[in-house]
Amino acid sequence: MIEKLLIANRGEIALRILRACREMGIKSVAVHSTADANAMHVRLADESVCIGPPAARDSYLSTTAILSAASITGADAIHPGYGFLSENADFAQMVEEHGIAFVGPSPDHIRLMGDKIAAKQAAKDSGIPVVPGSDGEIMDADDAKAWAEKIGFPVIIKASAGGGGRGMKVAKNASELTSAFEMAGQEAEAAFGNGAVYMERYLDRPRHIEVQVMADSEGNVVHLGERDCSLQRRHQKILEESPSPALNGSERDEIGTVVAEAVKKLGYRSAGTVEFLYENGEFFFIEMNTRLQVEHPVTEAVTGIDLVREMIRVADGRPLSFKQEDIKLSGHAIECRINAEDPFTFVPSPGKVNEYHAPGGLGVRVDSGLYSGYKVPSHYDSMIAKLIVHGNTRAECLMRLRRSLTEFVIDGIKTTVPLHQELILNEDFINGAYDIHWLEEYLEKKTRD
Ligand code: MV4
Repeated sequence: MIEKLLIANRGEIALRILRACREMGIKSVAVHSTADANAMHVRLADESVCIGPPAARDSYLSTTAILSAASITGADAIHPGYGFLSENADFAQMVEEHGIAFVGPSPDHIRLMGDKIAAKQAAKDSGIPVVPGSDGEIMDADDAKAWAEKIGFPVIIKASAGGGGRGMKVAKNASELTSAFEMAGQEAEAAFGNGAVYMERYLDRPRHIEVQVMADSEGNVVHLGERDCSLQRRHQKILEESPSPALNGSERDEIGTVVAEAVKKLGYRSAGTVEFLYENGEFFFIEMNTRLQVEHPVTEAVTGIDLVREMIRVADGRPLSFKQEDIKLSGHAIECRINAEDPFTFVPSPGKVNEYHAPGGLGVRVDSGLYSGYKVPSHYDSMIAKLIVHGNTRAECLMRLRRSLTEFVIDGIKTTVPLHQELILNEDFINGAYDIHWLEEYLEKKTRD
């Protein structure tokens, strides 16, 4: 039985995990850097341990500091949240070797999905549709040429150790190919210490649609619908919604079933997200994320299921508390990521929050560690709050979102609230007519005007 859980993270997600622990009667241990001594997750946790200086490398990324904190406090489980050590297979393995439950998938599954070439092959072998591309690694420029001719231009070269948009190069034609291949390999070697690259057909204007799954260690797997995360800037998601405005019910059921069956074949455990590009009615697998994601609350809003609670249950060897037929997708949810940044230049804006007031009311959820007087440190990611709004229809959700964004007060620093206020009034957004390039084009047009 998990009795005490250490939260190896900070900010809103540390609070999110802490809340699940409290509801489950599990004692919580917060860890924090010296920069986060006054953070809300530290204040609310049952115990806290300072694990090092502000730099994440020496605190939230320090496996030894975190394992020491777990051992000192007698924690019997660790939840890594997202980012930091959440997809570090060696960390998950060390946690297990210390006899501590890792609240996530097995180290082997994290390792598999971290190798994007192996992940794509595993997805394909399990029945998931993938982007047409090279059969594994591209070994040299001749190999690249042969595959590009077979696939057809434009093509994209991706780093096997990359993911999330890091280490990609597009080649529109044969003359761009060799340099794209060489640059991708060099950049991958420099960034990840692994120069392996692969090739795919480049999809021009897809949407980013991801399927949430949840699995226990007895082989029960369910899918929990999808999230449309196409609104991104420089591979940072800005707003996510569920269901996707692009899918109909039968497309949703079909991809969900395919994904759940594949995840079952893989013997996967815990929460996971299978990412697709969606274009002209077709799904193409790109990656699988083996962590709890930032945008998980939109799925919680439309399913009514507490994903963190289920993750903890499953890590404790218990079965999922629901079956596929129990899951009813209800209404529509949208999450706005609120960052401490200039809303249009995206320059970070850390500092003191003089006054804080979060919106509330029916269908409104705010996940944030902010409070009046809190000082947003400059050392970490700039996301400071998530506003998640649910409605019976997308129109009702948008109406509620407009109202909620008007209520939000975060005084003293710049935030992306004004960007969201503007976005949700845009005709294309209201019509759900956007793809992965829409937001960057929208912002570019604005700066030209
Ligand atoms: C692609 C693509 C087009 N074609 N793959 C970027 C993040 C990484 N997870 C995969 N990415 C892409 N892969 C093929 N074959 C375009 C992107 C891409 C993208 C994907 C999702 C959301 C935003 C994006 C922005 C630029 C490029």
